[in-house]
Amino acid sequence: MKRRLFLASSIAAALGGCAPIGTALNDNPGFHHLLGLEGALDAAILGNSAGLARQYSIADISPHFPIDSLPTPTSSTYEALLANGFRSYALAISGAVERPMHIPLARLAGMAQQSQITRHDCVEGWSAIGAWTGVPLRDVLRLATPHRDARYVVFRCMDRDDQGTPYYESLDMAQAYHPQTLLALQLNGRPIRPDHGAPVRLRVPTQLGYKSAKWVAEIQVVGSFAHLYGGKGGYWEDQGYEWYAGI
Ligand SMILES: Nc1nc2c(c(=O)[nH]1)N[C@H]1C(S)=C(S)[C@@H](COP(=O)(O)O)O[C@H]1N2
Ligand SMILES: [Mo]
Repeated sequence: MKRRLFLASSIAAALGGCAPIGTALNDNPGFHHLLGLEGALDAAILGNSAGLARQYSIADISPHFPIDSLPTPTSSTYEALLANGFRSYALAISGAVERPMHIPLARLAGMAQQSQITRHDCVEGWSAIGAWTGVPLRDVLRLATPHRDARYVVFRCMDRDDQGTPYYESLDMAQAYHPQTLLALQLNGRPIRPDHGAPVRLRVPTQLGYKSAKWVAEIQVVGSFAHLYGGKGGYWEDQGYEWYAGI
């Protein structure tokens, strides 16, 4: 734990000095259309996260993408999902939304897909570039329509540590509606493998790796995360990591 915390702060500091911003995309006139900013989120996004994570080319894709997380879930629920090829999976959307819902995997796969070749930076000291394909989180949020006063989106995952504590994460609304924040279904052109977070994982290329929650079961829109688990908004945050993990 001490080692992780040390690495977290030193690497976050090192990365902070050389944040890759997608200038090429920013210069593209189509970019502003792509952003599709809306409502009160415009100001938030333009105010503090106008930067896009750098996009790489196919030649840059890492031949090996490490596995570095709590173990792949072994619950009977996950085993049952795995056994039928995730056909019975449905992403739950709950909390401060107009329309709570369950979105079956097939429906997610049928929505407009975005692909991005981006770099994942883990605070443990490794990075890997992968091609991720999935549904922009904001498109899924729009289906459920968060209440106007909603502030955070919490991701509840299917894995647990050896104390039985589940992994979870959270983003604020600007991060959740960021155009590159993805509910990923594929890595490098194939369905995400179980050990990389199948069937649906979050991909947040503008933030450190621990934000990219694997094995997402439920998305919960909230006004505050103070009442959840350790109250700091994420599994690692509860153990001392910074909640804001922008790179
Ligand atoms: N559910 C869940 N998501 C998680 C984690 C985890 O332990 N559980 N670890 C995080 C961390 S610290 C990293 S670096 C990445 C690792 O993803 P990978 O194993 O697919 O490389 O997942 C992130 N998402
Ligand atoms: Mo990590």
